[in-house]
Amino acid sequence: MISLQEDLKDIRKLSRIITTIENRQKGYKDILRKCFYHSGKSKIIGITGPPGAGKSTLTSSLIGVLREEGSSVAVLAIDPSSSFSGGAILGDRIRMLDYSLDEKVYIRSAATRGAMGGLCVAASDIITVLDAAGFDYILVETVGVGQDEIDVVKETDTVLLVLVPGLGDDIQALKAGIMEIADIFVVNKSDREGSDNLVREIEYILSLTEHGKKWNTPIIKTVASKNEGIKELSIQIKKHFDFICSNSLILQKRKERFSLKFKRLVLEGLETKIKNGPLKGEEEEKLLESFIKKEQDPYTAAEEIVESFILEELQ
Ligand SMILES: Nc1nc2c(ncn2[C@@H]2O[C@H](COP(=O)(O)OP(=O)(O)OP(=O)(O)O)[C@@H](O)[C@H]2O)c(=O)[nH]1
Ligand SMILES: [Mg+2]
Repeated sequence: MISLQEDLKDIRKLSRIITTIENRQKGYKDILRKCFYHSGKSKIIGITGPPGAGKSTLTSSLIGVLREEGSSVAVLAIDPSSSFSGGAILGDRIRMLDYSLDEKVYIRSAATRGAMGGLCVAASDIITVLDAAGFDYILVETVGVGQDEIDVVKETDTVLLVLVPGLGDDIQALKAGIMEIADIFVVNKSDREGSDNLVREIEYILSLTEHGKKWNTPIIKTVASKNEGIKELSIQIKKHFDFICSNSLILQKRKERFSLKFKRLVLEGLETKIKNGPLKGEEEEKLLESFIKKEQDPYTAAEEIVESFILEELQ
């Protein structure tokens, strides 16, 4: 482990290790097994919100404030599958270049995978590696407000939801699901008209749901492109972390994180087995023939296969 621990401190080696994890290359599980026992110390912050809200700009300013305090920071930017053109990603990289010479800052993008639950399996494992590498903060940027993003930010300690004035009716659509997972609201692009209206609208929505909650979800106005409001944001992030540590919430969050991770790993294992198993080549051909001839039905066959996998594991 000593050598792996040392490798994790070397940014170039860390990059190679993460690629191994991301692509599920030979030996990736052994690395993860070791990393797991050294993880659990980083503060993990999820940054989500609609496309173009300024998440990357905000992340970049936040790195600045956290570095001034002497903290080390890793960023995991999760690229949506739709942006294979690379425009947005390249844009992110350019802004993040400010930190390319800083050994205490590591920035990485992870591509969305098509496979069942694949995005989250890889993202969650990369977080484990970054955590074992000893970063004080891990900032996870996800684009969009869909179920995948919600799942990823569920794996974080503090969730920042970045909104901007001018969303109009969209905020109503956002209410379902995503509003509840925000620990801190960020009203970015506050240099634009309508930011106070947006703050009031969020306040109103919160007033409907916040009764009896111990954490008063703060709303922070920022102008990320001018580093305004970022210090206040970092103060609120720390307050939230202290809050979850002062009660059993952090344990609850970690349990939920492990529950999601564990289920996804089981699913991934089954998926791999199926890919290499009876749904391949000749075996699959036979199975399909038998459905066509009505010799058996696919419902029973699927059930039997799942059961046989489980039995095989138990033996
Ligand atoms: N006026 C103004 N523009 C901003 C502010 N913050 C970011 N921007 C600009 O908004 C644009 C989008 O910023 P990004 O940081 O790339 O936004 P993002 O949310 O990361 O975008 P995606 O990752 O593509 O979803 C850029 O042109 C920024 O310069 C702000 O506070 N005010
Ligand atoms: Mg971005």
